[in-house]
Amino acid sequence: MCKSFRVSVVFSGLVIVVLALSQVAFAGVAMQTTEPAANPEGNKSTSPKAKKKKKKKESAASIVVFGTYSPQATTAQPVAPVVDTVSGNADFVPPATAPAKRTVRSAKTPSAQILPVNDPPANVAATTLVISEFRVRGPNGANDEFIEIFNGTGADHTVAGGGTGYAVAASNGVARCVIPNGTVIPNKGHYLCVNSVGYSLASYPAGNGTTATGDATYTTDIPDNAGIAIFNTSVPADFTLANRFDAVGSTSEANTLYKEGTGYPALTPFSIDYAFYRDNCGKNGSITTFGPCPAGGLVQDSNNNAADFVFVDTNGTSAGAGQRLGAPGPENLSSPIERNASFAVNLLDICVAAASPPNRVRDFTSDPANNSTFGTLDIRRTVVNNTGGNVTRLRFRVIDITTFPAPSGIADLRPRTSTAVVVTVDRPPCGSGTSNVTVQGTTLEQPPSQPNGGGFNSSMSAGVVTLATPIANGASVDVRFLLGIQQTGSFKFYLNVEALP
Ligand SMILES: [Ca+2]
Ligand SMILES: [Ca+2]
Ligand SMILES: [Ca+2]
Repeated sequence: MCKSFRVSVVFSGLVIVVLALSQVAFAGVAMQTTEPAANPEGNKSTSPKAKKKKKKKESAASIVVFGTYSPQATTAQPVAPVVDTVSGNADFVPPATAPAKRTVRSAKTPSAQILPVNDPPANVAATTLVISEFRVRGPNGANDEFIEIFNGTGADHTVAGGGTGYAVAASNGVARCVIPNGTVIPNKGHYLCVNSVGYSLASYPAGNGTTATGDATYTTDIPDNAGIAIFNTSVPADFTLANRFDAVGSTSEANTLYKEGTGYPALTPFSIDYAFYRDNCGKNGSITTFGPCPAGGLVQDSNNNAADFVFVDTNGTSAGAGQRLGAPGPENLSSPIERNASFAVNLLDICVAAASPPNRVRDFTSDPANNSTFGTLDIRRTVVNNTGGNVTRLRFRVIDITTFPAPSGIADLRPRTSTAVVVTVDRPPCGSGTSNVTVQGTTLEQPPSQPNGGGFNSSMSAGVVTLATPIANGASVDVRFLLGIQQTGSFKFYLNVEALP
């Protein structure tokens, strides 16, 4: 019985290898998978009934690659995730063609059906300078604030505003920061404006040896739920719609100049480690929506704050704007930049199925102290530098994940720090002998302190890549992503690649 199952798995593995090869070469990094329940033998029930149906289940126990993403024709395309779905107790079978609304049907196990309940927001990539993340309160109180600006223009941008630069103002019409004329914000780079009275995330990692300190500072509190806008001028009299790049405010903000659409849901003002960040997956932060990220990793701006911003905090608090475990990730001029299109992310061992060791290892050892009550998932990939030059800093940002508070049937995953492990791989030519490789650990970047593990918008750094030990163009690094499991079920895990230079 066991034997016949293994044969089936091997066959499935061959299928995945073929499919994966057609996609992996163009991949950013993303994984969507379903995972068996805690029982290691999970789907291999020994009940007579199950035994009777065994043959059919085996043939269904395959690894399926969603067909939504096709290989890119050029390197200009954003993230093209590796997407793999493996059966545990259930098979999630994709439609034969790319789904219009990314519907994932559970054709074979209706009881475990997963269907996106919400239509994803309109997917519109930012094309100007936008406010990409912010908060107006934090653990350090009302002044624990930051406003992160993202350059979505598609090119490096030199600030050239009216007066002395671009103002970032709150809805009382008073500028908090001015980005000085002449400042160059790299393509997809950031500029960070912080309230120096209370900002508590200055130690969050940024570039090589640098942290997320403010590029500019201010000292005047922004009230809870007040709107913020960025203008192409520093002259207050010119803070008008015509001069506005972008805005974000809550439903309780009366001044429509300082929000887009009806605004994000107003928050109960808890002094927690929270942030609103711009969706770069395209599912509005949904924990239960499966399928590839429609936004492809790109920062979204549909000019509707409610659709574009995702609320996260490090405790999964319910504060009025959605509840999901995650972390603030303030980025400044020195921070790594999203470069999905310049990396290939391959299976650690392309001779083996994506869901099988050494590409994915399921450890059932309970470790509640490390947010791994039901063990861990360890996902290994080979990241290839195709940037054309040395890469001196490499990290990965979680843009989609199943995590707290996942409903029953959906896995609650907690990204955590891992260390290097030596792993035996086959690698091409497949079946002609094995070798050992070192798979580097990744570090869940803190602060913000993430005692519950990471979540949406958390970043995981490959600390082995440094100025002194860069990855040369064409070279690669083997990395692992360790995910604690607090609840078993179907899961997804999507990452953006961020790098320097
Ligand atoms: Ca405040
Ligand atoms: Ca906008
Ligand atoms: Ca950020």
